[in-house]
Amino acid sequence: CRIGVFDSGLGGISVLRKAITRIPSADFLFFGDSAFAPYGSKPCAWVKKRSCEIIEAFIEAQVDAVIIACNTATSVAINYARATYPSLPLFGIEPALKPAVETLRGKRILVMATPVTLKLDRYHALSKKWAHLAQITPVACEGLADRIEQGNFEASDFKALLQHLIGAYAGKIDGVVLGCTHYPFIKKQIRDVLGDVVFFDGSLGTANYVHTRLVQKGLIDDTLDMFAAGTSVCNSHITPRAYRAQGIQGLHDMQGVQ
Ligand code: DGN
Repeated sequence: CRIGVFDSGLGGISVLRKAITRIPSADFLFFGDSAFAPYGSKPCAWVKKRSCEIIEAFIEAQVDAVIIACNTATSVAINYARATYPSLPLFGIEPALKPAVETLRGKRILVMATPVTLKLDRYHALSKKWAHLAQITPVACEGLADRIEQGNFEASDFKALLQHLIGAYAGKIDGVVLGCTHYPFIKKQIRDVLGDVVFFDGSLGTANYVHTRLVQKGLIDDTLDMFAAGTSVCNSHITPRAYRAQGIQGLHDMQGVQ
């Protein structure tokens, strides 16, 4: 089984990593669209068109399924892309409100995401469903995904941006929903501002869901994955073209990604 994974940039690597662990028997093709990051500042019509271009490239590369590893592109484009490619299993990611409220019932939860993700219907539906179970505060993190693309998280401008976005909540929050796939890379810096918070991100839920659906569709063999997950050879299933050794090394260097 071959799975295409894409994001507006490097954030999707946090999802790719969970997917590789959960479905080690699959081959993954990863596309980080850094040349056009961030998607959040582009018109919705552009994001839809770009997402379809990438999906088409994956289809040409003969993928069996695609994961949109970007909350913003999922919110904007997944319904459109599903209607455009009805026979392609297409998965997205959304802010992990459900696990957050189930774990921190009645407590204070900050939802960090891009302004676009928080503005669209998909998030409003999610919030309507779960917000009564906890004290949920959405924070539109303008410019944060873009700044994460540039790296150097200990620089003073990075700390100032984070302080500006979430400094007002220091010491007042129990959990943080990382509603953008770039944010798992900066857990340490978020804790430096907010204090000792619990994190929730949608990548594990997405990886589990993709695994379940692909087993149901007969596209992956569950027993093979159970075997591979318990061995250290699972990376040998990843095609070199999809995932250069340099990229894997880069992953180990990234802070905060489990
Ligand atoms: N990683 C993307 C997300 O999850 O929303 C960042 C979106 C963007 O490009 N601004």
